[in-house]
Amino acid sequence: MKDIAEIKQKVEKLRPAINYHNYRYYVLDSPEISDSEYDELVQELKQLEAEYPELVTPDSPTQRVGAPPVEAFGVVEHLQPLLSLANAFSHKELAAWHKRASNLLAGRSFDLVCEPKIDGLAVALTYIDNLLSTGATRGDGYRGENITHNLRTIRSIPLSVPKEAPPRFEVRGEVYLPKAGFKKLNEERAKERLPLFANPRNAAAGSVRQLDSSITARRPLDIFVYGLGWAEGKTVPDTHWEIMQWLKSLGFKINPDIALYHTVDEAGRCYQSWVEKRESLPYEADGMVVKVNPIALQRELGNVAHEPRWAIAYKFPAIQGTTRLVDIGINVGRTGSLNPYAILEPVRVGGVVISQAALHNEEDIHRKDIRIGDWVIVQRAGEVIPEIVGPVKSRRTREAEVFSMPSRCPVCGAEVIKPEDEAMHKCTNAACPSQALERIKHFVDRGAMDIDRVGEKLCQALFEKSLIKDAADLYYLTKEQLLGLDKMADKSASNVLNSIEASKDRPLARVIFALGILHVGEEYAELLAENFASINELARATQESLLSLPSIGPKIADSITAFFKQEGNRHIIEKLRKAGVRLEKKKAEEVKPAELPLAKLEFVITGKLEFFPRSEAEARIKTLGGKASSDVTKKTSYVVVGADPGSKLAKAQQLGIKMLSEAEFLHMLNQAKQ
Ligand code: 5U1
Repeated sequence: MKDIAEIKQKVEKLRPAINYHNYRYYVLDSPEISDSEYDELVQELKQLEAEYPELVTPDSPTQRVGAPPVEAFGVVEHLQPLLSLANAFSHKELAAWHKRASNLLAGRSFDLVCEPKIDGLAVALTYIDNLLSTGATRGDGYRGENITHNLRTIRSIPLSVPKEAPPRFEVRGEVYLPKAGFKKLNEERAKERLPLFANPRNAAAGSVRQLDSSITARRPLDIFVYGLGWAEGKTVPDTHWEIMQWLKSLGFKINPDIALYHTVDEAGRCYQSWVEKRESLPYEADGMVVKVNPIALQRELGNVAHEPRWAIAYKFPAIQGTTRLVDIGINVGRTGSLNPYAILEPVRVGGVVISQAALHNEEDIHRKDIRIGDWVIVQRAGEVIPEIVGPVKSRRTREAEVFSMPSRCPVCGAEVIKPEDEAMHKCTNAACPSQALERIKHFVDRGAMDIDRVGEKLCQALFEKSLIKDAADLYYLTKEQLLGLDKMADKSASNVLNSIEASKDRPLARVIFALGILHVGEEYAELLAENFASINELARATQESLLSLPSIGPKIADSITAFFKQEGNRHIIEKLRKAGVRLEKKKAEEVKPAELPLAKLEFVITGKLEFFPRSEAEARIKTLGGKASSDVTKKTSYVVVGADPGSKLAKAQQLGIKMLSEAEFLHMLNQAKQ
């Protein structure tokens, strides 16, 4: 056995090394080692800590992810309030603010620090004895939510600071999602058919306010620290500029665009340059913050109401223009959504000519009362596609036409449905060319048919060369066809074909999931596979038989029947059958219910769940062999308590039934699945 002192030494070498590479990667954006070398270091540390748990420390880089979910956010009282900022909308207003400050300071001159105002979520991070102790939201400025467990997952937030730091201090900053991360997150959500985030701010706020920190950990969040809240036990620099450089030296990420100026006119020129380059910044910013540099003068200026007199947000202009809405076009998205868009008389807005704009969905068009032929206000916000703010009603003519969605898909002519509780209309045809590629990618994906040698790029290449039009065509590819693709050698072509061949024997639940039926995720696919012996049987299922299954509501039943009604979908299934893909259950798949992990357990759910609809929670319980009931009795094993629980909570307390928070329940489901 190894000497513990030796292990400790190794661990103590690994930790600063990982922290250093974290800092290079997440703070400086300048990694020195490859991802796999980094993973190796982390793996080694994890292994040692697993073998010697007594060596785990709270600031170990392994302690960022997977902290146990909390029941609810606690409240944090801010030692010093987090103030908001007064706004300026013109240079004149900025100059007036500067003059007021100068007058209050009896004409003493001062430098100004300028930096972009990030559109994210303000947070306060408290460090005690060199460790991150609390991370909180701004809340009402005086009391925020304790989101330490989530903030710990953000790699650019140091979990510990060097010993030169004060023993107790608080830094403030803005947590945000970079534009690229926001785009990627929404693409992934679209793939999983989850609702999209409207903008990076909402996405960041939603991500840090999760009860389960592993969800936050999967979001590419970042932070820019913008100031020191308070510090005790050590003196700190006496200008804002120096404080920022000092925070940087302690490992905090500060905005690289921060700048120091002598005059308000210089600050104004800096603002102009950011207005021009705003769209090329990797994050959303809605203005420029200007601060008085000397801390002593900041103190003298003090606050008025909830705003400091020593700082101001000079907001970027909303980029708007007016033009005529010529028509409303429909774009069929990759998941079959019918996306309406505005066809505009070209107009120049903020230096860019716009001829199209997003219109979101039919409901939104009607809510804003936008009609074809109207004069409309068009707005550009950062990277986001231009959108229509609303009509100019005073300019409306009698010819203006109310819009309605087509009942047939403009691409393939198939029936269009508007699922209940959803904003978007959808094309029901899986073979619709607009959807085809995305569906093929879903089909080969790990959770579906798991055709590991056929990745997204290969799907795309095959599709573009018209070698496949749908997922079933994969099973008819020949080696010659594959060899005709760029960079495809004999060995790789054989591997691809073997991998496709191996997928012919996947369990029925995976095949159902792989078909990509709207609303049928992995859990529902498992439920359907439990209740139907084959795809054929499922295709013949009536609305009534589907509705008789626990947790299948009209929305899912409609979607399943509409899917199998489509000629295009039936054709794909037939091709799969002919290729030899197994479309029925194997004997071995029929697991005895008593062997399932939640067998004999009875659950009752009360209150609103945050992570999934109640129907899906019940489906998951059932899939894992448990029973979902609506009444709390002595036989109930667990009561899952969501937000605003009903009388079942009191009944459970009375009977002494064990209660689970939603996070604990999720944890139990995840454990059971493994
Ligand atoms: N960049 C930056 N954003 N921001 C927001 N600096 C900054 N400072 C703030 C706020 C609310 O407040 C201090 C001036 C108190």
